[in-house]
Amino acid sequence: FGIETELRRAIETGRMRLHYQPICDLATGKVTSFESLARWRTEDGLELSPTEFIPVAEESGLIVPLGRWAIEEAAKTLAIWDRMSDASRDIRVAVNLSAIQFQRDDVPALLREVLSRNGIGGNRITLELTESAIVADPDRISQVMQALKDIGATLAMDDFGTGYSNLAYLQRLPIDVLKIDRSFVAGMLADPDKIAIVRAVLSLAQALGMRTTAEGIETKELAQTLAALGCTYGQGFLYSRPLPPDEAHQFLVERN
Ligand code: G
Ligand code: G
Ligand code: MN
Ligand code: NA
Repeated sequence: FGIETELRRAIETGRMRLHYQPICDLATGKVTSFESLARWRTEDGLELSPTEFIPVAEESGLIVPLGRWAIEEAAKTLAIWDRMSDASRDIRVAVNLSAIQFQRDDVPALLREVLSRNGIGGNRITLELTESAIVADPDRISQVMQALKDIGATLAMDDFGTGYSNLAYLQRLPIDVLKIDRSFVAGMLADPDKIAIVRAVLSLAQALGMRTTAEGIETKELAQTLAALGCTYGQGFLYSRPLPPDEAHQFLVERN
């Protein structure tokens, strides 16, 4: 029970932060967006990873206020970056939302309200969802996704290939980007099976008119190979680790 109380307090007192990891166009190397990743700095000075506290947040229901907070924080940060320079004008920020958020919350209404209050266009936001959001309630998620598209948001399927892939939904739902999980990308140059999987996902995405992001790119050689295979975007330590908002803005100014 203790960790729930602490998690709630962390959100309220600013101990929860978003860091931002650049996602680059593999053809040009330019930053096109940032994925926001939650970081919890506890009072004892520890930095907890989302893999440690998201499951607790999901079980306790605190994932709903956490998701609301993340959307608000992403929009505020975009507004700050837009005031700092012109570099962020066409840049999107991606927010990870748990399947539970889509079941329990009116995400389109929330997003519309937060964006308008912060003066940010819907085309500046990407929502990353996982296959579990679709499995939970395909009919509802279909309507929600269409409403999000109407706002102008980009929709990305996170961790693609690691969940219960039902290929029928891929063509029915308005998914813009498939994110190829790091477990297939990292190490693929030394593993023919991984290359085969990545190729298959890329050709599936192409056939369905979707763009692709490869996660976990740590070397130039990997970026070049993925570009040659037709992958659209790349994300990983080659470009940058996730950065606090000011450093992310600086990265953008220097790189683009
Ligand atoms: O930051 P890190 O790479 O450790 O993230 C681990 C996982 O936690 C990633 O899969 C990411 O999608 C997820 N995650 C990060 N931030 C958030 C968040 O704000 N909300 C949700 N639901 N998941 C997040
Ligand atoms: O897929 P998810 O949204 O869960 O992925 C984000 C997580 O992956 C974050 O925890 C981030 O720190 C981590 N990450 C991002 N890029 C790389 C990388 O190039 N290599 C490794 N090992 N981890 C990465
Ligand atoms: Mn993600
Ligand atoms: Na992922």
